[in-house]
Amino acid sequence: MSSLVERLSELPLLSLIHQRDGKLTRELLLEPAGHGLGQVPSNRMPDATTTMVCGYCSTGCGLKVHLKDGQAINLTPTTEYPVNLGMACPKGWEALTVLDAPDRATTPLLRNTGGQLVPVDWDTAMVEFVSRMKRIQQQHGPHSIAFLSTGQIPTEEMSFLGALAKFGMGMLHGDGNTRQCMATSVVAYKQSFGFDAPPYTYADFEESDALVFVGANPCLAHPIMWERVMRNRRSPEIIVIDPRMTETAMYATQHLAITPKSDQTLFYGIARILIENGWIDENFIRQSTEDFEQFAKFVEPFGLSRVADETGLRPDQLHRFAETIHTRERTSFWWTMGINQSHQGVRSAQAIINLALMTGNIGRPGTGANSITGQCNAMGSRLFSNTTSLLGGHEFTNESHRQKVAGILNIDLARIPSENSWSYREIMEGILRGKIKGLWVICTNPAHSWINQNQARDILDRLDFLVVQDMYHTTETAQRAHMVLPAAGWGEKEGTFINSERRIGTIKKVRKAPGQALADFQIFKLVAHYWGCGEMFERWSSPAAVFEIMKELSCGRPCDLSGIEDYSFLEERGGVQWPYAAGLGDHRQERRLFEDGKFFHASGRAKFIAEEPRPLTELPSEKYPFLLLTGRGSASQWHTQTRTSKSAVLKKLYPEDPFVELNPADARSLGITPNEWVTVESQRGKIRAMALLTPAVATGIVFLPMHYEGTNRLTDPVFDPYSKQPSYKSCAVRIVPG
Ligand SMILES: Nc1nc2c(c(=O)[nH]1)N[C@H]1C(S)=C(S)[C@@H](COP(=O)(O)OP(=O)(O)OC[C@H]3O[C@@H](n4cnc5c(=O)[nH]c(N)nc54)[C@H](O)[C@@H]3O)O[C@H]1N2
Ligand SMILES: Nc1nc2c(c(=O)[nH]1)N[C@H]1C(S)=C(S)[C@@H](COP(=O)(O)OP(=O)(O)OC[C@H]3O[C@@H](n4cnc5c(=O)[nH]c(N)nc54)[C@H](O)[C@@H]3O)O[C@H]1N2
Ligand code: SF4
Ligand SMILES: [Mo]
Repeated sequence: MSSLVERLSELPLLSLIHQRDGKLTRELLLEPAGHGLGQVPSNRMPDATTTMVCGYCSTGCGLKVHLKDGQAINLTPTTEYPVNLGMACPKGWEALTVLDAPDRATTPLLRNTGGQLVPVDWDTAMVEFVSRMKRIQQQHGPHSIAFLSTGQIPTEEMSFLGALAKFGMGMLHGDGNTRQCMATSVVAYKQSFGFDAPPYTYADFEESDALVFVGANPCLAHPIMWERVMRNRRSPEIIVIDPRMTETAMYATQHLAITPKSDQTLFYGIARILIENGWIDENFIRQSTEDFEQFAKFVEPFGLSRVADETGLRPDQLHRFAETIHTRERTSFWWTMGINQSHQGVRSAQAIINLALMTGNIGRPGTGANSITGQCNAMGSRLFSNTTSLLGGHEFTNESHRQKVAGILNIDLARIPSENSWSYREIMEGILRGKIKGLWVICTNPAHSWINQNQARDILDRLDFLVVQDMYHTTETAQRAHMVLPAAGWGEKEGTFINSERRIGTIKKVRKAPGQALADFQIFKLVAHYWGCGEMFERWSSPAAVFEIMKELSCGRPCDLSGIEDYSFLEERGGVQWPYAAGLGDHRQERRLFEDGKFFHASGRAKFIAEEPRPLTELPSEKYPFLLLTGRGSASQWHTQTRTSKSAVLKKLYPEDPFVELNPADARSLGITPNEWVTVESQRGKIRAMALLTPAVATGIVFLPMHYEGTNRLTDPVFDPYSKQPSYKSCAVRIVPG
């Protein structure tokens, strides 16, 4: 008889919270792989197959697409792909279904004088796009137009957009939804390691003796990474640090339900325990790091009772956690949005990195200070979107970097900005201050996902020209646009994505996009032509041609891709992790960084960085007595739900109406019964949601999934000072029955 863990590894976890007959129920629903979802209709047997990676989360599962007459009719997870080994979550299984939705944007749309979005042809749309954007630039200066992009289009498209907008159209400001998501990890890694470099490979999930998940709920958010954890045969300790008893915490051997945003204090306290007991790796510290002495001094005031007090944990829990790190030979640390989306995200992430460094838990199998990325191509965006870093992991502020890029692209050096772009928040504030008048939004839905929606929507409505390029014309942002450009989606175009473990995988065109919708790549090509800078992008003729440019750009950088021959090279090898320099000679399918103990700073050493923790800006008060956390609600909902809400199968796997997790004791004192409608209200706005009474949240804490449009009407616009990432996971609210 196989153990539960063994059986779970064969059975993808589907959903935990359902809404049936007006009631919310929490259950563990398991579906054997290959059954139920996405079966091939018997009258349409495939005549060929091809493989590609999934277009939702950063796990980057391999999918085998079954074709009939060259068109995809179904898909199954690829058994031989090193990421998912034959598994997929419901979103992956249903990836083709959402392409057929009736609200796909099928022609460009232009708002007429009566305020209606009406279909126009591409020529009309492009002429209008260019003339209005150029008019704004003439009236208000070149930097009065900006773009907001994404971590969900291929790297080739991101590179093209970034180069076109900044070098072709003269924009200075452009950012992406990766600011909402990964900016904290980017800054933390750059400062600590000298480059934005998540060091791990997924095999580390299976090779750890202890796995520490911080502010991460992979059971829902990265279900196939979680399946990899379930395959671990080393009887690992699983330590989950999350204020909520999440689906992931239910599997933990140690669940540390900390007071929200006290992670930094917790890790400084653990560091102190490790130092006090001599549970540190002195050799590694001496050879591979700097500033440890300072750090050891810094953590001295973080004694057991202070840390227990501030984190809400017992001293014995703290001690056991530290002891686990010491006694287990290989400890890996994994963090996601519970850390990144915080008013002190960067220093909290670095507090985790410090623990890995001081115990030598990096560069070996089953170890690492590992940030899990979110979107399918968040990693591509971090390196190639020309937003925070200059194409190919370079810096805008570094002259030799600018010269290198100008040389490769054969463009005038003066076309490359020597300063960094405004961040997403600064772009929004720029609109408010009348500095930015035209905005081009590509593959993101800010009128749902940006923090503090009441203000965000007002800001977007102030624009002279808002262009939204999306697969669907019904998104909250598209509905406010002056122009909608219809984009092909995953499955309807080509290119590459980079997953969380730095693995580059390909996507392919297996469906024709509906109507006149075009791949983002083609739209950028059109814009370049109509703008009058088509010549600059002559070499950028296809995604494959841009991949060649990316190889040149990345050459010599830590994210070197120059040894990858072409797309088929990637496919034959089951994807390739960067770095993969020409002549590398290391063809292992799983490679981790820092195996030689050398980091990317000029000194070759990693840095210990620490700072006094800061209190929350909006604490619960008499008027707003609860602390609201937000995040992912189910494995079957993706972000603002423009895609996942189009699948009948996925819709069965999550509650249609917003729900708020509330502790039963709090519900009792408010007179709230299970499944009752309540109003959740912050200083900024209110929404109605069904009450899900559950001890998963402690008293005083409530949780709302981000997938429902109202959630961000409540959130508080507070940002990490270094990464400028929004702190989506804490604001004060009250709950009122009715
Ligand atoms: N099904 C599904 N999967 C997804 C996505 C999706 O929308 N749907 N989105 C993808 C993307 S882009 C991302 S970024 C990832 C996000 O993946 P995760 O970060 O794993 O998901 P979240 O639910 O946002 O946040 C994780 C946890 O942080 C906890 N948390 C809140 N505050 C704190 C705190 O102060 N300290 C600690 N330690 N924990 C805290 C929350 O309780 C929550 O359980 O998921 C990816 N995968
Ligand atoms: N309260 C709260 N808010 C949050 C979060 C949270 O935890 N709490 N998490 C934040 C995080 S981590 C993230 S990543 C963001 C995500 O926020 P968004 O990026 O706004 O969410 P998505 O729904 O993924 O939006 C992607 C859009 O691109 C479109 N699209 C899909 N594929 C293509 C394509 O190939 N081309 C084009 N042109 N369009 C395409 C989709 O239809 C959709 O409208 O939300 C953030 N907001
Ligand atoms: S785990 Fe992520 S990459 Fe894998 S099938 Fe699900 S959504 Fe796609
Ligand atoms: Mo994200």
